[in-house]
Amino acid sequence: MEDFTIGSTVHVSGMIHNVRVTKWGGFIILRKPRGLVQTVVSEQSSFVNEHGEVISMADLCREMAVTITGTVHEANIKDPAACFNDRELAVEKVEVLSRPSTTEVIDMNALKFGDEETLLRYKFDNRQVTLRNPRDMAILKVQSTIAKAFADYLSEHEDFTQIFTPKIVSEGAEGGANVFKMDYFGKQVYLAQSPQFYKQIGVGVYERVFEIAPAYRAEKHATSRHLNEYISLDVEMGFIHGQEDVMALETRLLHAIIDRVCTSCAHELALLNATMPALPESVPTWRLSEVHEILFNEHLTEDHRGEDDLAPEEERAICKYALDKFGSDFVFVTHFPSQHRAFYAMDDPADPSLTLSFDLLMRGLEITSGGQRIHSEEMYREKMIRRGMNPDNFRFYLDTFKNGMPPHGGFAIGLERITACFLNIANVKEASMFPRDINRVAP
Ligand code: AMO
Repeated sequence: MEDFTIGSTVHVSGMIHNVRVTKWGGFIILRKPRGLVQTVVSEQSSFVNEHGEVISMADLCREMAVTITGTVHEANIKDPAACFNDRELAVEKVEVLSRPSTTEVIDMNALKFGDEETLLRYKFDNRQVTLRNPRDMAILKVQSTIAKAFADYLSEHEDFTQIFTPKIVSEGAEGGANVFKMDYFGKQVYLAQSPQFYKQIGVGVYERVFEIAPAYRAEKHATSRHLNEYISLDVEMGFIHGQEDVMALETRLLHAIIDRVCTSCAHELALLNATMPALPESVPTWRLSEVHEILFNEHLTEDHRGEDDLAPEEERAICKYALDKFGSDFVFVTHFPSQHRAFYAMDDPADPSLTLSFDLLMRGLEITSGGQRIHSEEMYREKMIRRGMNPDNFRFYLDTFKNGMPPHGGFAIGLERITACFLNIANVKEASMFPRDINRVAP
């Protein structure tokens, strides 16, 4: 933004976020990408419209695009959405560049509803405009910073190559019923549930790859943690010695992301009243069976021993336990049962009923799944047949292994989930620019 040195004269272009007329003049609050700028109108201020004609302050309204010329003064501004708390602009001239075509612009400041659900519905129904609310702008700014930190860290510090893979696919990679079917010139195809096959193929080419792209899940249930389209931060790396290498990479990556968000988004974190998560050098790591045991022995949950997955109450309880005992907002859970994981997961040679796979939980929510993958064509064929899958439907994928692949593994982080967890936002939809859920495909 412009140099806002006290005493200097500046020209600032932006949208009018608010106008407050007082007896002596008033305030025009200008919206910029990183917050609001307070400008003070006095008798010396002048106003012109799009045609250069003189107008008055009363002719200004919210969401006009304007250029304001003024002098920077010291101030004491309490609004946490303000770009600067210690300075404001004394207005010399306001030039209107364009104006909304209605006088009843959607009010994104006065989102006062009785209950959270009505508020969210209103926000999402009018998302194209309510996104201009400083709080929503801050959430998505943090999200954009997370995505950039992810890409920068992997490419600059870990030698990864960014790839771009198709989202129209011939087979779902993750199995299950939550795949969107689509007609493709008379043939049934699918929207990619994840880039799993293609990122593994990428390892055969570049050894280490990542992708930032949408993933599609036909989840029929409306929950605060599921979207039907979400952004997946995918990582896949070759020549690993075990899933521990993958978990160590994710830990380093998360440190880099947290550092970047802290340094680049201090304003947004303050506005959202968010505290960044505690991430120790070594993240508490337990097998799934150990988590059931710990929680049962500590009387933190019902008895879930012997179950194939974590119950949501266990996800919350083990995160609280890790924070209280180890000062960590993150927990790795490993060794999920084979029948509960996708077919590409490497079974544990020590106990083939388990997989060398993990989830990363943060503040009570799963933000990542990952693990070591099978790298032998034979093993894939056997596992597919055991599961009643037809290997012929996966020819191109199996051909990759037939033609040689290193031991490899990877993980995926849901961008909306990690953003919501960082910011303590209860519903992941608020961390999506235009959320898609079972009832919503517009705006
Ligand atoms: P999984 O299916 O667990 O694993 O997804 C990985 C991560 O993606 C996010 N996620 C979602 N976010 C919002 N809405 C959804 N419906 C949704 N589904 C998943 C979560 C989750 O942890 N191929 C594997 C990853 C891997 O092993 O590399 C996969 O897709 O944060």
